[in-house]
Amino acid sequence: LGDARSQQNARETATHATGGSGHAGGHLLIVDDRQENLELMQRRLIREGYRVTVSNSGREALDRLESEQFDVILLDWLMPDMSGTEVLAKIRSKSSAHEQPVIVVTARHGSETIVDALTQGANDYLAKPLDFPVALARIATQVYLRRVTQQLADANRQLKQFSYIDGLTAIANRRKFDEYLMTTWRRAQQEGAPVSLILIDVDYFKRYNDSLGHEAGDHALMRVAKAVSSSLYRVKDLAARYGGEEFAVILPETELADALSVAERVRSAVMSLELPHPDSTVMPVVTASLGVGEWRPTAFCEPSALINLADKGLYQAKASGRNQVGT
Ligand code: GH3
Ligand code: MG
Ligand code: MG
Ligand code: MG
Repeated sequence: LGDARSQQNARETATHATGGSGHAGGHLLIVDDRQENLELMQRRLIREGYRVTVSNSGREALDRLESEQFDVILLDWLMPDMSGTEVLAKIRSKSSAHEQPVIVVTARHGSETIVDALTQGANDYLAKPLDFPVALARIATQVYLRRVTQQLADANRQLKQFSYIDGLTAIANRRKFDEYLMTTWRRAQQEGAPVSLILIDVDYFKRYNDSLGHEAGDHALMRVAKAVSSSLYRVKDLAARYGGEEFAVILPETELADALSVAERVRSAVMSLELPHPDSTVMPVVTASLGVGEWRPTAFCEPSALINLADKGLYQAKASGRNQVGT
């Protein structure tokens, strides 16, 4: 049964590899010191639907790799100026077997050569003279594996992006905030630059929920998040949902005076949403209180120093009547 299963898998892989149409397509680089080998392989592979580039030396192949990408490299092992071993070592110093498949092509049939090639990072090998159908199948497999690897890497990148986004408001979440603050902090420590932080807390939001319902509350938070992020003009500034009805803005390389004017812009933007808040004692619309802090981090101080400072400012703003910026 196990054997039938693996045959089934092999068939599926083969079907994927050839795209069901007899060839996988893709861009190949053939490296061989003999012109007649290059021409023969190029002609046959083009006929199978591949894009084929050829190089008659390892040096030239490496030059090409600086600017071009290939799905698979077919690398002659025995070449006069630079051997396959050297070329492979150079390729592997930059990209792994997953990123850049290499099939070594060698006239030496001894197991020693094959073992050498594989341990030095070749994905597979082919013996000269080429058994063309076998060569095709092995090339197709490498093209397929590289595509799958790329798709996985893309999916991973996307997942990572999602893991940084707040589900309700679609702005950065707390995880992103923590990471970005740390990155900003470390850079500021090296450069002796100031970092500013704004903490934003929606006023009397419990009452908002109580009088208009949780769903309306969610909607208001989305609008507030948009107002906060729209108040930032620089790419390096980050607006995040800090938690509940609290937001935060990280302003790298920013002094207090400039941070205060950003905070004022945010305060004004939230108020200007004019979201009716029947139960607020500040004014009849949703408002927010903000705390601002600025810090020039030295070697041993941590971002919590800045957070505490902004938090004190926020407390001030709340205590002084809300809908204002405190320091
Ligand atoms: P203050 O002006 O002192 O900040 O008063 P407040 O009511 O805003 O502060 P408090 O911390 O007492 O209440 C925060 C409220 O925010 C309580 C909670 O139900 C609400 N809240 C937090 N997260 C969400 C959310 O995701 N959706 C909704 N609808 N409400 C939320
Ligand atoms: Mg050769
Ligand atoms: Mg709060
Ligand atoms: Mg609040």
